[in-house]
Amino acid sequence: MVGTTHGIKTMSVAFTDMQTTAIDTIRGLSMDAVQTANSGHPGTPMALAPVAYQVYNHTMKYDPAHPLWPGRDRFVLSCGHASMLLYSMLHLTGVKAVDHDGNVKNEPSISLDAIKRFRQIGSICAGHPEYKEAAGIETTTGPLGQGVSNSVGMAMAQQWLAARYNTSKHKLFDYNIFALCSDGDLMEGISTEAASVAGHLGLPNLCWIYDDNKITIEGGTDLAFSENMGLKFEGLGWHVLHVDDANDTAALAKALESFKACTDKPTLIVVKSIIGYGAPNKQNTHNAHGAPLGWDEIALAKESYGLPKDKTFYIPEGVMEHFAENIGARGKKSYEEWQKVWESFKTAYADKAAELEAMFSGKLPAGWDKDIPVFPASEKGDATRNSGGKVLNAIAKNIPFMIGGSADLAPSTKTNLDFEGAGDYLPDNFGGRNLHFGIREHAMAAICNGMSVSGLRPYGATFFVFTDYMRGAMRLSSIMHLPVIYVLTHDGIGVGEDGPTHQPIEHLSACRAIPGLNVFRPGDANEVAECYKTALLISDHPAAFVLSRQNMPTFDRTKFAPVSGCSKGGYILAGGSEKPEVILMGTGSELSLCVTAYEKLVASGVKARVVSMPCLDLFMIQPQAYQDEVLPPSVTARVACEAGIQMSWDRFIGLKGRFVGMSSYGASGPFEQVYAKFGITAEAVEKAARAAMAS
Ligand SMILES: Cc1ncc(C[n+]2csc(CCOP(=O)(O)OP(=O)(O)O)c2C)c(N)n1
Ligand SMILES: [Mg+2]
Repeated sequence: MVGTTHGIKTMSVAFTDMQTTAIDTIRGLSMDAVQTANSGHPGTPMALAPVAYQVYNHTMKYDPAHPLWPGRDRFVLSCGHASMLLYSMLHLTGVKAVDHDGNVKNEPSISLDAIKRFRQIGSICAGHPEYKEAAGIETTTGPLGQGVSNSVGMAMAQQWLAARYNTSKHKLFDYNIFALCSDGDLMEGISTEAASVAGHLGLPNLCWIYDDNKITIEGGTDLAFSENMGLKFEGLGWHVLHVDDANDTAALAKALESFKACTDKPTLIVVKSIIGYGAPNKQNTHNAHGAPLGWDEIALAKESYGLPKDKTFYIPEGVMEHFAENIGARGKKSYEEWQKVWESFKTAYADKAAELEAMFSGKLPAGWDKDIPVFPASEKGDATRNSGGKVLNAIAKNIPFMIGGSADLAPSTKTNLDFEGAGDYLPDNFGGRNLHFGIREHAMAAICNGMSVSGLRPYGATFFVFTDYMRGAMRLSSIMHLPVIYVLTHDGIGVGEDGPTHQPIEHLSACRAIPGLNVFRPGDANEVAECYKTALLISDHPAAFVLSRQNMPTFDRTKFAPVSGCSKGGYILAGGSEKPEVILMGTGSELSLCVTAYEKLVASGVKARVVSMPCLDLFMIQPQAYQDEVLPPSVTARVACEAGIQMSWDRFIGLKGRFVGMSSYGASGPFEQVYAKFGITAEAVEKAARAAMAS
């Protein structure tokens, strides 16, 4: 490869032979896998092979034999389309598989066979890297911008863990996060939000490596992009370095050393590369981005590297050993040293070690729910954002690794942790538990994902209407099965005076449409408590708490059914003793409207039932018999009431049912008047019930 011009500027090469061979092996595997799948992205793995090589083999503290070791450095491939780069690295470095309980298995995480079946059903080597599918994949990437943003959460988590648990003798948490990103990653707004957070905090353990190849899908970046990235990141408070040639591993090594030496800022290394490097007819063009090169072009590329052109999935002798001698040996030593520190920590600080053990295994510490309050019945009641704040505090107090914050709305979302020792997470206090995300909703959610993959139990809060701004990351919480909690207040037209821009209408249905996201909209203060209990016990799904700005009554549970029914998503609140003529279903602040309507109906001799439905998602996965008990199929007179659109209710109300809710945007005014204007009242529910019974 030395001196090959391929019609473009020659890049200098200063490799030892084995380095060259190892790097070219990564390239060969990537090209062959994409070609065999007849689908994928060959150009970027070919260009960035030396970068991944240098980071893994000569920089990272990572033991391939213990891929879940809490003290490991993390690598995030933010440009997930270059997935073959990661799969090749995990295979060549010999990363071991782990089972569902986190036990290391004596087999490779990514086998050569899996690489041969890249992008096929059932292969671990999916189109884009998927978290937990294979050890070594630290987070799911593909939607550009998310990976780098996750990496900020990972770096924040490391700093938090270090501040809370490291002692002068026990450096348990002392790791770095490396993220490789592309033009698309850095064009996305979310990454600037996240970079701004990282720069403000001055996270010294975070290193982004930017692949400045000047190519995106449509062509050259000059079509749409003319930022001076280095200058931009300097402005964001980062330490910025430049490497002019991705093949220059010595320059990369120097930059990575400079990252390590910098103790007060995150680092961006801008690396110039040539997409599809070595493929004579396709390199440096957008044609190398997202389509197989063709076997003829691959043969030419292999020739230019000095690899045998007639061999596929070829791993030359000595390559695996070369990785074992470097990352393998270095990682083993670091792991063993860490184990000694951990053993000593366990002896010296048994309680803290037990907390960490719970955290490492995704469990909650004993007694986590012991302070959750029971709220007395009250006609006036309270806003669920207020009861939510109390419950959140009661829980967080007993889960030491639960941390979170808001996108500049904590006084409104009531999510500040105010118990002793909570503190603020600030540049000079990384041990604080109240995070200040600033007005950066999308990055907030992605940072929460990054903290979650690091073992913490994070939450992020904002107004419900702004879930639109963070939906991309919320969806990834769900895809990754992360138990992130979203606290979303000001949940409908009850927002009142702020008007339609701040009144969520379609958001309940839009959030329920995210598979695996449990959307809770509790109907009184005790439902808030019960829904939190339910959500915290679900360790493999995110939860959204949709809470009100305005008050709602706290039901008298001696008169109404116990609140424990919340754990099933829906339950009979009133009128459960006999078969009803009509069923009224409600959530949140509209539950009390259903109760008022129910009382009127019952007083007039109608056999009515109120079903509280705080979480439709959980109700839908209950056994059919339970669903039928709550909503008897023969009872077709049904009314649902919710201050949102009808969309998520059709299957529950059926063809003869009625819906009392919204079908347009809201309006600005005192909230009672807004409810009256849109006809969301107890009278409307009663009227709809009578109409449903008559039809
Ligand atoms: C949020 C998001 N938008 C769009 C895409 C589709 N997409 C995948 S790669 C890419 C851009 C490719 O350019 P670049 O990021 O510079 O990657 P390179 O080709 O240089 O590796 C796009 C638009 C995506 N994956 N995520
Ligand atoms: Mg690019």
